[in-house]
Amino acid sequence: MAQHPIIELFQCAGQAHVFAFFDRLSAVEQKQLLADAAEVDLAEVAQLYRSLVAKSEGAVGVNLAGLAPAPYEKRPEYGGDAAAWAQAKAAGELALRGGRVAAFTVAGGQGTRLGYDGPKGTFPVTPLKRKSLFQVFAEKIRAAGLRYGRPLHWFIMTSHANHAATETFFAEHACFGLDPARVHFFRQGRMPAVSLDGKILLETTGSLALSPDGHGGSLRALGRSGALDLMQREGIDTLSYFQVDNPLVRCIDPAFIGWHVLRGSEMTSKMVPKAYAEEKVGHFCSQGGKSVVVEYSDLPMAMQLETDANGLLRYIAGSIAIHVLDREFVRRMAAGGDGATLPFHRADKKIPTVDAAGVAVKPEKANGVKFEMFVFDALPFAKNPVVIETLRADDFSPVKNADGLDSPQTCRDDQLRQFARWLTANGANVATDSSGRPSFAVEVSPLFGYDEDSFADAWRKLSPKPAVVDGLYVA
Ligand code: UD2
Repeated sequence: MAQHPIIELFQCAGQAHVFAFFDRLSAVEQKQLLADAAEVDLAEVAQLYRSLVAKSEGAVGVNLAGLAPAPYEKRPEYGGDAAAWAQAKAAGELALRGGRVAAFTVAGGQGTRLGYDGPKGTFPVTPLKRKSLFQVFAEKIRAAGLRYGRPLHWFIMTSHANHAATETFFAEHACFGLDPARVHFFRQGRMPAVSLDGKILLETTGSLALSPDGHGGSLRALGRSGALDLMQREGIDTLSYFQVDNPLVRCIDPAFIGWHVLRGSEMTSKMVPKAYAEEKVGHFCSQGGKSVVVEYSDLPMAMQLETDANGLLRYIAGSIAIHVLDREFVRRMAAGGDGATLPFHRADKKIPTVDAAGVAVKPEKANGVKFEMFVFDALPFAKNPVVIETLRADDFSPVKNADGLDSPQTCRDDQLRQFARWLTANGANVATDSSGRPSFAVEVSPLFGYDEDSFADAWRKLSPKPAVVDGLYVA
C-alpha cells in the first residue's frame, strides 16, 4: 500500500519516528496522529531547531546593544500634557461612536500557576458577586457599547484545550447579555515540542506533544480565522487587546484609543511605572530607532536596578500587556511577508512523552523545548508606535498565582479599592484602611459604571443614593 504523503514528508524531514507506532494504532488513532502531523510546518520546526536550539545551550541571549528606556506619554497628573490627553479622549470617543473599535481577549493560556481547573476566563474573580473574568469583560464591553451608541464586537482567542469549554460557558450564560452574533471565538495555533536533538516529541504513541503557540500566535490566528475580514466588512479598524487574567483592565478606554488614532499609530501600548526593580513585567525600550519590549527574564538585573539622577528606576516603563492594534498592521504581521514576522522564543520544559518502546515517560528534568511567540514582539514592526502611561490602580491587577502576589486575594482587594475610590470621589462616605481598602465587601456592576467617568455619570443620576454598607451591590 502507498505511504501516506504526510508520513513521507516526515520521513524526508528526519522525523520518521513520529510514525514508529502507526501500525499498532486503531484507525481512529491513526487519523488523529495524521491530523496532528498535518498541523506541523516541518520547515519552520527545522529552522527553529537550528536557530534556537542547536546553536545554543540554554536560553538564547537577547541583543542589548544600544538599548535605552523608551519614551512614553505621561499622565497629566504626572506632568503630561492635559490638553493632549483631553484631545485623545475626544478622538477615542469619536472612533467608538463611529463603530471603528472591537475588543480582543487572549484567553488561550494554560493558567497552570493559578491551579484552577477550567478556562481561566471562567474563574470567579469579583469580591461580592463572584462574577467570572469573562462576565466582567462582557459587562464592560456591553456598557461601553451602550455609552457610545454602537454595540462592540468581541473577539476571544482560545486554545484547543479550552475552546469547547469556553463556548459552552458563554452559551450557558446567554453571552452575558451580549449579542451572540458579535462574540467570536477562535482557536490559536499550536506548535510541536522538540527534543534537545530536534526530534518532534510524541505525547503518546498516537499523538504529538503540541502546545499553544503563545499570545503572539493571536496575530496569525486573527488572520486565519477570518476575524480581520469580518472587521473590515464591519468598518472596524482598531482592536483593543487585553489578557484574560486582568479584570481591572479598561477593555475600552477612549483616551488610549484616541492616542492611537491621532498619532496614526499601528500599535499603541500602556505602561505602568514598575513598582520595584524586580517586578516581573516586560520593559518598554528603544533600540536602533525602534520600540521593543524586553522581558524581565532577558534584561540583566543590573540594568533593572539602574536609577536616574532623581533616584527613579531608569527602565521604569513596565509592559502590562494592554495594546491597541491597527487591523491592517495585524494583517501584515499575520501574512509575515518582508521579514515582518514575530520571532519564536524557546522554553525548556519537562514534556511527558513515550520512549522507543512506546512506554509513557514523565521526565524529571527538561527534556525538550516549546516554541512561543509574544505579541509585544510586533512593536518594532509597527509604524508610529506610542506608549502611554496608565494608573495601575485603574488598569492592572492580574490573577496569576493561587496565593501571594497577583492572586485572587490581591485582585479582589484592588477591585474593592477601586470601587471605594469611585464612591468617595462622588461624595459617598466609605471607611477604608490606609491602603484605601474598605473593610467590607462592596461591588459596582460594570453595567452601572465601568470606569470613573461612567460611574460618576450614573451615580449622579441615582436617587436616592444607597448607604455604603457591607454587601452593597451597585447595579
Ligand atoms: C505576561 C508578559 C509580561 C507582563 C504580564 C502582565 C509575556 C511573556 N510576559 O506575563 O511582560 O506584561 O503578562 O500580566 O507575555 N496566552 C494565550 N496563549 C498562549 C499563551 C498565553 O492566549 O499561548 C494568554 C493567556 O491566556 C493570558 C496572557 O496570554 O491571557 C498572558 O500569558 P502568561 O500568563 O503566559 O504571561 P505572563 O504572566 O508570563
